[in-house]
Amino acid sequence: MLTQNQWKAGRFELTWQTQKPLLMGIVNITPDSFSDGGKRNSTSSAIAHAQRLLSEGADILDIGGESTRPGAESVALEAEWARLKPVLQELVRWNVPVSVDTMKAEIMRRAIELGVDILNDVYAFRDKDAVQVLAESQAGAVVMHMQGEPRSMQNRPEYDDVCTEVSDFLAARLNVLAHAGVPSSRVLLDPGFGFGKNLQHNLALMKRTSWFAGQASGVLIGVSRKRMIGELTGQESPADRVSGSVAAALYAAGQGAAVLRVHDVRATLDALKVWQALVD
Ligand code: HH2
Repeated sequence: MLTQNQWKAGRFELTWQTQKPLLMGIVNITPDSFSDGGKRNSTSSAIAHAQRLLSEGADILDIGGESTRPGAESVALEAEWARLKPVLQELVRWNVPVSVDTMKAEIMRRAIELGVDILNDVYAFRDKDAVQVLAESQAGAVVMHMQGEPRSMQNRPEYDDVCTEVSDFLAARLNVLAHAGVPSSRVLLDPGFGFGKNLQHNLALMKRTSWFAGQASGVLIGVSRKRMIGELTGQESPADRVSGSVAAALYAAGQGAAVLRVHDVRATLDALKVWQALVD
């Protein structure tokens, strides 16, 4: 029997404990990612990076072949797949949960065929074909809120009440997935930090993490190296936002997050270990 602290994801039943979230390590195979763009745009360096994140203690690997940073142009299907395929092929042999970060149903279908465990869709499975691919698989899903689309989402995000609107949207998506046969035990929700949100929106949502966590099987928090961390710390370069990101990760852990999506696995895990020893 699945409890609230389990996430059914492909070959795995992932469990987390209160204040002990799982760490999802980010591997971007994109020339234009905001945080590590251009450094890892080849198969072998992406695989090497994935290996490093695992050795640092990542519980899940999230592989992306299309940048979703504000202003990013979309990538054609075959170009995205050419980046992802050789990396996914290797990683699914490692006995670690592998997630693919894509908005395209066809990429999802191919990734599932290769044996990927998790579909991470920043578009929240609003494409009917994506719902179908998910429903016909045993994959876990991350359903994220985004206002607008990456190219224009940061132009002027507006909400009457950001927490209610994001929560209502996510609840509606959960409902659609349930009707398609995807139980909530396979789904994590994600407020989508920086996806059509300004700093005040992001902070309001972050402060409601525990409330989001109570709404579904669990909540994933992805703020690593993002602009909101830069705005709070004054750090322009994403590489200089590690300490700020770690602080946010500890806060999210304290609020009951199930999964933290991070670039800096070692720094996050070290901080979590110290903090957990003190709050236990
Ligand atoms: N953020 C990014 C990409 N994918 N997926 C989820 N579920 N939640 C997020 O917050 C999220 C995400 C953007 O960050 P990153 O992957 O570092 O950058 P880029 O999209 O430029 O590759």
